[in-house]
Amino acid sequence: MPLKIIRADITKIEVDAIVNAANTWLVGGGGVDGAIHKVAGIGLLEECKKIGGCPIGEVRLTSGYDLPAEYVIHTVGPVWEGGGFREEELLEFCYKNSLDLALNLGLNSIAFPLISAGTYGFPKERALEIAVDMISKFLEEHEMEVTLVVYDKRAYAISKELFDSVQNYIDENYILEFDDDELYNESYNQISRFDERNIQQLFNIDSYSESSKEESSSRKLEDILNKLQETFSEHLLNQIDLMGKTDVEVYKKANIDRKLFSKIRSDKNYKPSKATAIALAIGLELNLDETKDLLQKAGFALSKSSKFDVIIEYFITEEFYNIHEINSMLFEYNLSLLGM
Ligand code: AR6
Repeated sequence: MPLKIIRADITKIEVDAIVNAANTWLVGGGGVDGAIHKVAGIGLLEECKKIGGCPIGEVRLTSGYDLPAEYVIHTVGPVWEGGGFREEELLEFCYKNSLDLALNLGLNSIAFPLISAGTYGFPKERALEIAVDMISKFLEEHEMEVTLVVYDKRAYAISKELFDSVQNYIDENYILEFDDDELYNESYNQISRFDERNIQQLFNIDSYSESSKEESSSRKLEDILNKLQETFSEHLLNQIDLMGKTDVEVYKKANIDRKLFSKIRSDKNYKPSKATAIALAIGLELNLDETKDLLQKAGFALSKSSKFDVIIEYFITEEFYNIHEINSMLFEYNLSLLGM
């Protein structure tokens, strides 16, 4: 998954580089900075002292010492002073410069804390938006595994307005009737029965058709049968062509990495997970019916008794296809994220 949001302690993450929310003197401190120095050991502080400091928005590189990460990219976020002192722009620089440095070093993976969202008092909702925005912009152009690490529940906040609309939608649409497994089986059975009925009807129509219509009816039947037999992968690739999109555009917007997409492309019987199938529907910007069709090809359905499904339905109905923001919302509800 090119951008992953997880709740964890960044000092425990095995990636090529972790980013430290440091101060301009690079002498260690509290928060994530303190935690990183504590695990890395004295060698990190000595190397930082030699570097001598780092201006706000810039980055400095050190080794990871006793951390599982090979490198630490130190950046200094702005202190929030009301928003009139270029705080947002400076915070954007922190993400951009860290990612550019990782790219120049040829790194494959990097993990960020929410810079400035603790001691430096940046409004959490905005700090998160800037992080997601800068990382997703970078991922539109480059390949990297980026993890946004959220440490505590209160550190993470999504827009209250968006959260309230999603919550209202859930209140109006979520049905607590079956457990998810039961419902999926039920929906799956319904789908199979629906297909069978359709085929049956088609055969009946055909048997009563006049001879002049026979040829076109049987072609129609053949088309429909072909469509019904189309696999997930075939259906997906057809949709991409039909909509005039490119593979890369779709897998990037789906938060799916290139390798997984090539697997789907080269294996016509590929069986995706439900999260991957939905991610691709979002990447393709399908409407609700088209999403249901695509999911059906992989044996899935959207159910009103799954909060995850209802949230997805909300975003699709609203034609809101930013997968990273959808993931922010799923994360808020402790649900699994889209992509792979
Ligand atoms: N792993 C991941 N995230 C963490 C961890 C951790 N182990 N610990 C804290 N966070 P902060 P800032 C989160 O205060 O606002 C230091 O003293 C935390 O919940 O660490 O940029 C420096 O020396 C919050 O969401 O950094 C500077 O003086 C986020 O990390 C100053 O604080 C950032 O909080 C920098 O302040």
